[in-house]
Amino acid sequence: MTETRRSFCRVCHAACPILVEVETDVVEGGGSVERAVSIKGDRDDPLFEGYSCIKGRQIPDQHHDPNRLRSALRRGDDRFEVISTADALDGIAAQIDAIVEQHGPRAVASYTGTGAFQNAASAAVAKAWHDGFGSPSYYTSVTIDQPAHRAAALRMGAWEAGWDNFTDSDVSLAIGYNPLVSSYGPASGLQGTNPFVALRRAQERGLQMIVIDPRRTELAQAADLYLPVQPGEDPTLLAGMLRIILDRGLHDADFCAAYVDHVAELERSVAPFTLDDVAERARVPAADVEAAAELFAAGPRGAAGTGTGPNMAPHSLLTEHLALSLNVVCGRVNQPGDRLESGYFLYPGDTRRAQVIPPSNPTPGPAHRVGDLAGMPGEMLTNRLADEILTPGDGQVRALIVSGGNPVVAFPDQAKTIAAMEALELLVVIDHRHTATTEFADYVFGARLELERADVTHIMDRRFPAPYVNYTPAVLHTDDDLVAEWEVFAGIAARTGTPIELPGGAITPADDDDSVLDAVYGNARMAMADIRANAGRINRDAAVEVVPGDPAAGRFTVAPPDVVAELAQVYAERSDVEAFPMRLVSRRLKYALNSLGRDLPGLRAVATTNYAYLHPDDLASLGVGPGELVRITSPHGTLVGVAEAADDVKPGVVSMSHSWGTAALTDEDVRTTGAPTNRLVSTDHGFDPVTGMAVQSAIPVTVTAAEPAS
Ligand SMILES: Nc1nc2c(c(=O)[nH]1)N[C@H]1C(S)=C(S)[C@@H](COP(=O)(O)OP(=O)(O)OC[C@H]3O[C@@H](n4cnc5c(=O)[nH]c(N)nc54)[C@H](O)[C@@H]3O)O[C@H]1N2
Ligand SMILES: Nc1nc2c(c(=O)[nH]1)N[C@H]1C(S)=C(S)[C@@H](COP(=O)(O)OP(=O)(O)OC[C@H]3O[C@@H](n4cnc5c(=O)[nH]c(N)nc54)[C@H](O)[C@@H]3O)O[C@H]1N2
Ligand code: SF4
Ligand SMILES: [Mo]
Repeated sequence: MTETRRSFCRVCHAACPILVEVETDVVEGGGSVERAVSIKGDRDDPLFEGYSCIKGRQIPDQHHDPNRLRSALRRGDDRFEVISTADALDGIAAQIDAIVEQHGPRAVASYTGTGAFQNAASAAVAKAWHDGFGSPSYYTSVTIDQPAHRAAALRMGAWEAGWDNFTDSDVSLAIGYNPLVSSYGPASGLQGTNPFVALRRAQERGLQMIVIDPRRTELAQAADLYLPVQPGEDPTLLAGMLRIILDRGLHDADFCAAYVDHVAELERSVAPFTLDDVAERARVPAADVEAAAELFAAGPRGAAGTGTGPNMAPHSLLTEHLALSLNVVCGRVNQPGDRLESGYFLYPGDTRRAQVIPPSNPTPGPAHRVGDLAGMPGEMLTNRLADEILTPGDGQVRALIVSGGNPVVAFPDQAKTIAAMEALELLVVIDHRHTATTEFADYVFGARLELERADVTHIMDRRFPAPYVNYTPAVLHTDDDLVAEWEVFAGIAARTGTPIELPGGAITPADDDDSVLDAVYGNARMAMADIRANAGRINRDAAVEVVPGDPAAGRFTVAPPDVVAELAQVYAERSDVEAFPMRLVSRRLKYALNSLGRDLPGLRAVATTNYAYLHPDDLASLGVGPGELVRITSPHGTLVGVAEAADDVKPGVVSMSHSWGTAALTDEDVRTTGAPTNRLVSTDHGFDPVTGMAVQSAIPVTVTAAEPAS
């Protein structure tokens, strides 16, 4: 028997609504087994209109992969043995109790990765578990992704009612993101919600799209103005644009007078960034820098936003600060009478005030023991986790739960990360498959995948370009001994007597996905019961209203002393490190989600490696042909990649995706496993002074032929 069930995809956060064809077979001796057989985008969905991507369509293969984990595992003498989830939880809870007893709560850490973020309950439950026994060692992929968004908003202040909505923007400035592939954009940028159609419609109604990216991406190809910035020179370019805007009085002087401090100081700080100098350093035509500044300033509505590119390049927080300063000085904020375009249904409050949330300390957390850094609100810095594990002394991390993540290929400095995984007394991984990280685990829990659990669209709740929300029950039944992430934390907590308190009350292992969602979103402005009833609908009447605010509530600060100092440092820097003249930049691939993808036949068929994309002229001068191997070396490490010619890549740049490869520190199998670019990344040099973000893009490298010319 086959039946079509409605759900939404959670391979990535974009949450495309899907129709799942499920086949039910009666098995001998009674009972039945369910199988997902196909996935289609849901054409009836009012927002996505049937959009889905190649990764989402592999969900049946992902769920029914013969290599998928079907139970919990414990490391035996030299290999894993199958054990029950309950026994695994007993063993882990006993070990955690002993570690906390002897070394205190900070010794127990968890890391929530991309896989767990696709489940609306995971991060909140993990965080509440840490709070329950007073452990600050809560880490997530956010701090090796784009921590600058939050840190900059804290440091400079934020507008409670948000930046201008994308849906009625006249101009959009996209700095280093590419939602046509990543399905991800910053607040007020283009999102992955049916992105090709959404962009076309926006441009048809007059949107001017400006893109700053060293690769002529899919988004850049559609842009009205494209600036192929030299990687790492975004601060220079943005300072130059701010200079033009302030110099020529193109900013919103009334808004600045009412809400912004230190505009004159900002103007002085960007004054040295003259047009010709900026054009030379950023390697873009001066006329285009000028045109970008003028087009953005003309607005009248629309915001600048950054993605992972500049957030991983040097001076990441400064870059974010300058991008947001463009919005601030041009007054690109929602005003009374406007409505927020996203629903914010999972957050408290039906209104937002038109006022500034005053600046505050972006890193009020406990001090890290290495690197003169401190935690962000509610979480520690992932770039420091390996050091917290490897550095002896009070507070040393001895146990780590990896929830839907793959540190060995995703964290900066692969060799150090592996040493840290080996040094742990206890490593627990929750994943549906074996990875480079499970190789080091003491216990592995088999994860329930998306079709097997109830969920709500939590990441997109503040990104959807309409007040839309989706909910799904579990649409595929499984009898295997699998868990959702929250069950691991609730299971340990029940055994150690740790409370897990959430806005809607405490949870226990007796809960189910739905009651946990009710608890996590217990203070949401739309009750979970109404969210279930409104699943897959646009609910314009329920949009958040912007109401008048209090001008005395606070003021943005666009030129705090550390920004002024860092701008002077950038001005003095000449980034041409002659010994490493090329720049390796990060990118997303359609056929992979970070380390996920190459184990699925439909994606393997597209490619089995993360190509090193180079401009054809660079390949020619290296004497390397497409498909041949190149050696890429940074001041920190080296790898071998498979070269591919790409004329969308700026000359002098290598564009390569991250989180490929294995735990092997060499690349004999690069053609079938890829290579991890994070072997090139240092956690000790060049990291952001506030967020600790490592230089994971715009990495200085040399590239040479790795094999004799054919
Ligand atoms: N298909 C697919 N989708 C994904 C993912 C995936 O792996 N595959 N990963 C998911 C995750 S975890 C995230 S965080 C999001 C990220 O979403 P995005 O931020 O949109 O990620 P990218 O598509 O890599 O876009 C980053 C862009 O920055 C550019 N760039 C690199 N360095 C620099 C620089 O120094 N300056 C500037 N201006 N640009 C630079 C790159 O060329 C690239 O086009 O995507 C998510 N979606
Ligand atoms: N140089 C460089 N480094 C980077 C980046 C870059 O662009 N350049 N990108 C950074 C970014 S943005 C990120 S987010 C990190 C990614 O870092 P991670 O999130 O640590 O890496 P992923 O490979 O996404 O790991 C996700 C894991 O979750 C598993 N998974 C999938 N679905 C589920 C599920 O339902 N439940 C559970 N429990 N597990 C599941 C997958 O099998 C996979 O092993 O890497 C960062 N590192
Ligand atoms: S963009 Fe692709 S992977 Fe992401 S939710 Fe949609 S179908 Fe799934
Ligand atoms: Mo990410």
